[in-house]
Amino acid sequence: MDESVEHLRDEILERIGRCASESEVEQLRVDALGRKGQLTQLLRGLKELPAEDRPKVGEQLNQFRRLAEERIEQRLVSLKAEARARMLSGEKVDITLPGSRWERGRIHPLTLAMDEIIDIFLGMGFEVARGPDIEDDYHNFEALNMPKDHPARDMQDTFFVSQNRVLRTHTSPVQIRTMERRKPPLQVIAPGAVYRHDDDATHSPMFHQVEGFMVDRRITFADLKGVLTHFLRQVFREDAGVRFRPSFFPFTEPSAEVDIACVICGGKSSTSNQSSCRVCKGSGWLEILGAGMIDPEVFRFVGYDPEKVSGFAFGMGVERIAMLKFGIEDIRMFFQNDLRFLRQFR
Ligand code: 2NL
Repeated sequence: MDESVEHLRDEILERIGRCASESEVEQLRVDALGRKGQLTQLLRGLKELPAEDRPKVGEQLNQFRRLAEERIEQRLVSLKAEARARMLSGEKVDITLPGSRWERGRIHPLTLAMDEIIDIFLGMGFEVARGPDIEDDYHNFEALNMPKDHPARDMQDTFFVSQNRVLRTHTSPVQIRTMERRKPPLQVIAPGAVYRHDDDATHSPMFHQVEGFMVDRRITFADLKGVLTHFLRQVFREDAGVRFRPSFFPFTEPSAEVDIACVICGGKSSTSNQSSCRVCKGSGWLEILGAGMIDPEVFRFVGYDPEKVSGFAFGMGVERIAMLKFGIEDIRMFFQNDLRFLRQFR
């Protein structure tokens, strides 16, 4: 009996040492110490022994049970420690590795152009006004002296939200609202998105305008020419050629279209018909602005006395200016959000 106890003890202790996982240890605990385990079998065998041997062997077996339990607990503790060490080393972070960089965003070319335009007018003492993208017929058309049958009011050009509401087709209504609320002298620009039913390489159904006006006593066409010439020479070049051509708008009289000498060929394409400039189509000039003296009818609509005040107004397309400044040939590039395009501007 002594020998079989020793033999079993050695075998079990050795198996505990070999256990590679907590579940193997648990299985061993059942095999060795459980209700049908090897040690339990031996304890049951005690009653077969002569009475005088029982206390000694019983004591040996109990000692063995305590030892086995102790070793099992130790083994579990060390297996847990090993598992934790393995997990920690697997999760180890090398804090000397370089971090992953965030790419810094760029400012959209239209925002660059818009900000530059606004800054130039702020420099001349203009203030910025904003207004709703959805306008009523009165502010978008009627107060601008655009009669019901005017071609610019055609279904072809205007997006209707309802009978009386449209997506604004220009930012003029912002200026009308400013004049309704305030008295001259005023120098205001109205930048923002506008909408027209149009879609090709040079027209987008949503685009941006900056309109502006100046109203006071005795504002003349000379003021218009001075402000707009200064503006154009700031956005393009100090020595840019500028010309004013007679034109027509329902809300200004007289009206003009303002051109700059072609930024690509410098106006030379008009004098040499050898090769026609791609941008100005050989004319040597680029149309940039529409402008004029505010029509007396418009002043009456906003409650100003056209005998007492005068003023000029102008409007420009921001996409067109950005296309000329950056050499962009298709307006749709602005709205496709292709990063290869957007990354190029500063
Ligand atoms: C263009 C032409 C223009 C105006 C806009 C205006 C606004 C009021 C009164 C009178 Cl409230 N005029 N705006 C005047 C002349 C031309 O824009 O070609 N825009 C892209």
